[in-house]
Amino acid sequence: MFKEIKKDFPIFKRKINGQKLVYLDNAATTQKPQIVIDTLKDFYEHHNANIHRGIYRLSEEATELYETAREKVRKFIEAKETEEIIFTRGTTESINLVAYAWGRQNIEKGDEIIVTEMEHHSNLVPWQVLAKEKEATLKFIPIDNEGHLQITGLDSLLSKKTKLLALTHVSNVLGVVNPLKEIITKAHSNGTRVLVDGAQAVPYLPVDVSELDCDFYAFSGHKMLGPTGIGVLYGKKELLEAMPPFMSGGDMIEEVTKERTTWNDLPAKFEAGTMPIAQAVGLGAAIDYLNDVGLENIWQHEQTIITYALEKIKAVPGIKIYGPLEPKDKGGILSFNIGEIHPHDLASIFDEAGVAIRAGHHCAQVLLNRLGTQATARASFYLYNDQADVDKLVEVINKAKELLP
Ligand code: 7TS
Repeated sequence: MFKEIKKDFPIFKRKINGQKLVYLDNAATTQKPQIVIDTLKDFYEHHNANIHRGIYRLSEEATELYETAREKVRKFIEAKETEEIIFTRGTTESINLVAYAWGRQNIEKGDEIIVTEMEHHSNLVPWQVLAKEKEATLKFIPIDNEGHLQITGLDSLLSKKTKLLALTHVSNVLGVVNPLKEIITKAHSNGTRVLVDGAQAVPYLPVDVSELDCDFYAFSGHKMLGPTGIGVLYGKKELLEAMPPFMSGGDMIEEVTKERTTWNDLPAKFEAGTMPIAQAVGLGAAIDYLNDVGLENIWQHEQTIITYALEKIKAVPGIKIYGPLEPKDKGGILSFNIGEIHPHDLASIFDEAGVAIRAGHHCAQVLLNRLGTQATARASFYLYNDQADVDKLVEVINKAKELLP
């Protein structure tokens, strides 16, 4: 099944420097299948109008398509109610929404917020800003040398003052899948709310927010074959209902007078202004595509590729791999350095060979400091990558070693 998948993605017809494109930067963003591109085109060609306002045919169609996309998202992550699905611009906005709307209402002086040492800046900086503003304290769950969270110490980190634990489902640098269920159970028994950054998990792990029982779950459409500019915040209904709006303006109101405004019901209360309508519809098409392939199959594929990649790359002399050396509980993300070669130099050699990888701190400077490095090279795999892509990666690593000894 996976052999044919590249054909669904028009970008793979492109040549880079006369070579076949090998795209290994999926943790940053994924390529788009024809069906997502066609859905966007179809929306603009046939159904484009603003939603929830007009009582004419086009607006009704656009509204219907937008709300159908919301229902697809609900089903995809197994939320109980459609109102619990808020569309945003992406993970960053989803987390900021919670930090501003829930955080400013619930965090007080002296409270504590727990994050982990492996967070993307999106799930760290908003909490740092909130903690500073409210004179609250930020605490970190440490990682061990292989990049696993040291959750045995969680009990001693949790206190009566811990209002929130915010952590990533899968690390964007190490690929580690965190034991969410165990962590959420512990946090809840302490009366602590849990926000999960699912940006790197939803694309290839079957996620069931009801089963996980997390309070908030954030992710981005563009990392799961969907368009840029659309993301999701899942929140438990009772929490979302109790929260004030994040942004205010059109569409999120019930009634406005000169003196006061009452808020619209969920989910509109959190969707101020004209939303990325076509992008939401495109995300719905991406979800249909992922469901057709099957999330379980995608996760298996991811495991096959990372197992193969680890095996091949471990054999390269002088390579330093960050994160677990075994594929268990690891998504398709591989961070590495080769001797003293700067990852940016490495990325340029890769580019010449038509291979797109990432180099830098991956917006996780706290993690990189903990790992004792400023930057790494990172290859991240998705459903259209195959063993030939891994072979090419290793071939170019060996070439780079010759060019930059
Ligand atoms: N959280 C995690 C775990 C991420 O990996 C990213 C983006 C974000 C949040 C932010 O997502 P956004 O869609 O709001 O930008 N990660 C990366 C990356 O690893 N390389 O480029 C972007």
